[in-house]
Amino acid sequence: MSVCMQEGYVPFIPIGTQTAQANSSGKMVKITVVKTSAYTDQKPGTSGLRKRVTVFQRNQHYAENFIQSIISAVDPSQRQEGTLVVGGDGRFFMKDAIQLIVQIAAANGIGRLVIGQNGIMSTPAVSCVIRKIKAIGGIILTASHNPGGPSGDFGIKYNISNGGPAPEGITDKIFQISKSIQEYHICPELKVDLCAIGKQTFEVDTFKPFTVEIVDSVESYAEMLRDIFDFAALKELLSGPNHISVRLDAMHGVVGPYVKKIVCDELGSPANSAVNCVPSEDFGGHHPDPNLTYAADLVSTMKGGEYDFGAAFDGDGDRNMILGKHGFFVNPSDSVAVIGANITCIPYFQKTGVKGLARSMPTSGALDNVAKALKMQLYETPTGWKFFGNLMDAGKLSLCGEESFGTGSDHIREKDGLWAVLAWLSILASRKQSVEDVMKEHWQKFGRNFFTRYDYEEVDSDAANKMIADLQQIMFDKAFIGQTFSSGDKTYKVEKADNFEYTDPVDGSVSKGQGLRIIFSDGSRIIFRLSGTGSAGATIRLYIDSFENDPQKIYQDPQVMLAPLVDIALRISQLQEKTGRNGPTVIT
Ligand code: VG1
Ligand code: CO
Repeated sequence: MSVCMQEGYVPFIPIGTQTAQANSSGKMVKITVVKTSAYTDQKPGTSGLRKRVTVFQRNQHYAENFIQSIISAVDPSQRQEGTLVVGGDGRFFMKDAIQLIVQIAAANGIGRLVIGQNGIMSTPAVSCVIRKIKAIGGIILTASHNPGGPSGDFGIKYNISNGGPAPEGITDKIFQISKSIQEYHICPELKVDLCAIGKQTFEVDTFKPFTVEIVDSVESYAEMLRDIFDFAALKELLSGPNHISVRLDAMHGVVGPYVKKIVCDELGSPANSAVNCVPSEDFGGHHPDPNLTYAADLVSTMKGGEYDFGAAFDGDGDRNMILGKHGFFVNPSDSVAVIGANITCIPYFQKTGVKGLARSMPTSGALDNVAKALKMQLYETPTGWKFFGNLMDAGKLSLCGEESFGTGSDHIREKDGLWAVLAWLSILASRKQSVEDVMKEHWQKFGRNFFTRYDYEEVDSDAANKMIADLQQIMFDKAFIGQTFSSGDKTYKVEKADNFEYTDPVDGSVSKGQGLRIIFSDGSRIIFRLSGTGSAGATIRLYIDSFENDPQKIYQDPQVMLAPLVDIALRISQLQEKTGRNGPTVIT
């Protein structure tokens, strides 16, 4: 990427360039203090602050306020010697936001920023770089799987020094600051060139020289993967005499350059095995969400039977969807379980051992079955990757996943789409089986958790909140426990009903209200929760999980198997009546 793609870039002559030393006699960059009014809605959700681009653009100082709030949450004693990593998924407004981060960071005495070239860096790569260079944290510009472009979404997320999303204690602090902010500090004339790899140094007021370092977006991350996997075996699988063919769809998100460099250039997969690999500001007008609905192109290509393995990623490269030949779908809850059961195929875990497994609460119990069989500790956390970080830092967790196409390990503190793909390829290389055969053997051995998720997107917020409140009232009535519900030839008896609450086993912090659970006596679960990543209206998620180990039934269609539980869930919640929605927008 040697071409500078920055538009409207006005060069400001930095006092030092790549080789020059910081020069204290160089031109000073002025700090301006700008008066501002606080907003009340800058509460970070499941993963950062996500709003429509127009909210960031049209509301005066909206982005500045939030960036200042993040930096104000960094202890002043850490700032001068500290480094922040900055990168994003290439979406519309990212470059504007990065310039603001540079200007506000400089004015608040942050010592150094490390930024991906042209601002590009996937979420897992940011996590990797934070850890590698021992940064105090990072700021990721992404709204992940949400659509982009001028009428799409934008997002800003803060990660801490372990490389993971800031825990609730810190996001609460940022939110508090944002609600009372009166001014922000900024160096308005400081502009950096995001294209040129190397260091740029500036003199800012009485602070030590401020350094901005533009780095290759892929290199550190690629280097990490080379240490985790057996690249020779993967190369043999992808380009040896008996190679398989793969189709990887980057969905115009940030993962394109990573796939090209690692899977095509290094592992030898032909160039046409990777598609939609140029990050675009609006993801080609698509929804960069790797599921059966939004990655429909990949699904139909895979159905053609030309490829043995397929995968898609989300906008910021932390999610993955795995498909086998003819479009055989691997449910993400099963995906992490398969990786767990075959974990020794990955050299990294041979070195580190397996410390424990974890899944988010709505994720199916498939991983629990593996943990039980292999006598490993299993943790159940609330939705969102931030809860895994503490367990990993405490040496209690090696592999984890979420039903929402998130899979990862303690190599970093974010979920990692390309890592999950290489994990699956490592399993295929070692077992010499197809995706479908690996999955089917897994079900034979461990039984199968049938799982589905229904998403009702952009529902009227009041209607959604009322539905949840009413449901909670029904569930918390004493008479609810022990009640039976029937649909078709199935009958289920309620054993437990609660709003999931999590006590972090490491720091004892408690997270309440993490999702309504109805658990039946056979272990089947119905879960309702409201999404924390949407930007308009409310998204209701309904999750159904039910275990089956009758060999006659494990290959059935999940939608058929789970139809009675879906029917019961809709009856108890009155979701359709209360929201006016006859069906979900997405079914997984
Ligand atoms: C969703 C998923 C959750 C995931 C989160 C961030 O959250 O359900 O499992 O961790 O997105 O993923 P919610 O609150 O909308 O259900 V990413 O790739 O968007 O940062
Ligand atoms: Co994402």
